[in-house]
Amino acid sequence: MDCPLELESKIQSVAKFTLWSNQAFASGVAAMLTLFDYLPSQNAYKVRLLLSHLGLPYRTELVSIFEGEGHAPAYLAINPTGAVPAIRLDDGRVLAESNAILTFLAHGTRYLPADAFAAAKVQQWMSFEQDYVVNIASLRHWTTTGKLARRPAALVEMRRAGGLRALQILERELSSSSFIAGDDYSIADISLFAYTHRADEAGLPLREFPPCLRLDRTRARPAGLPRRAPPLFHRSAFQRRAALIIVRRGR
Ligand SMILES: N[C@@H](CCC(=O)N[C@@H](CS)C(=O)NCC(=O)O)C(=O)O
Repeated sequence: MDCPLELESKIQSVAKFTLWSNQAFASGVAAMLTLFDYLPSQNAYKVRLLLSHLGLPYRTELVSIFEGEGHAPAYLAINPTGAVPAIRLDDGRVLAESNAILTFLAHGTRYLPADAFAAAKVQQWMSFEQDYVVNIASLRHWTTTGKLARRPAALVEMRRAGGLRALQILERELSSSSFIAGDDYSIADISLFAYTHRADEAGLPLREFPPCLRLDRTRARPAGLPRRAPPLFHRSAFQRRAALIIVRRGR
């Protein structure tokens, strides 16, 4: 539900761009995976990061979630919750929920173990992400959008305690291992990295939990992938990008 919104005034431009790009894509660009995205969304960032690792080509359709675009019937048919991210496959099937998308895309790759128990361990930590790290996401959203002061103090404190608890648990786990769910980097690390590495923006002292910084494997990222979600762009910048099919390379 929560997502930072640094540049609210730009959203309308994004909505127009989205419509424009939908039309462009509808008019004959070759079929490929579509990511329904909103650039400041760290849930969507998880998917961008994995697509980048996999070198999978995809195209982006921006959903202006704070302008109600997520709740338009056309988008609700893609994701019943109205949230980003979601993907549409070449054959028209759609999938939502960031961690479900990671699981699907990582199937058969080095980012999701084939062994049933090891794969379930990855799911264990992705469930933890949804249950515990979500506190960091909410706090960050309220902080970066100026909503914090309007939230009941008890609720803010509950989120803060929950966020700190998430960091403490991760700190304990990562102090004895390089990766959260086994011996290798997996989609669990990607999922957890998305919001924990922005914990400072939630007012949480990330630097006091050094093992959590180990989740950052993006230093070995392919050229061109931003470590952080990009800010929203002016419409002109979007238009220049609109017909671009984004091809990510590397692992
Ligand atoms: N559990 C979902 C959460 C998705 C979510 O909350 N997305 C935010 C952006 S970060 C959103 O689209 N919020 C607008 C809304 O829910 O209407 C996931 O992991 O994908």
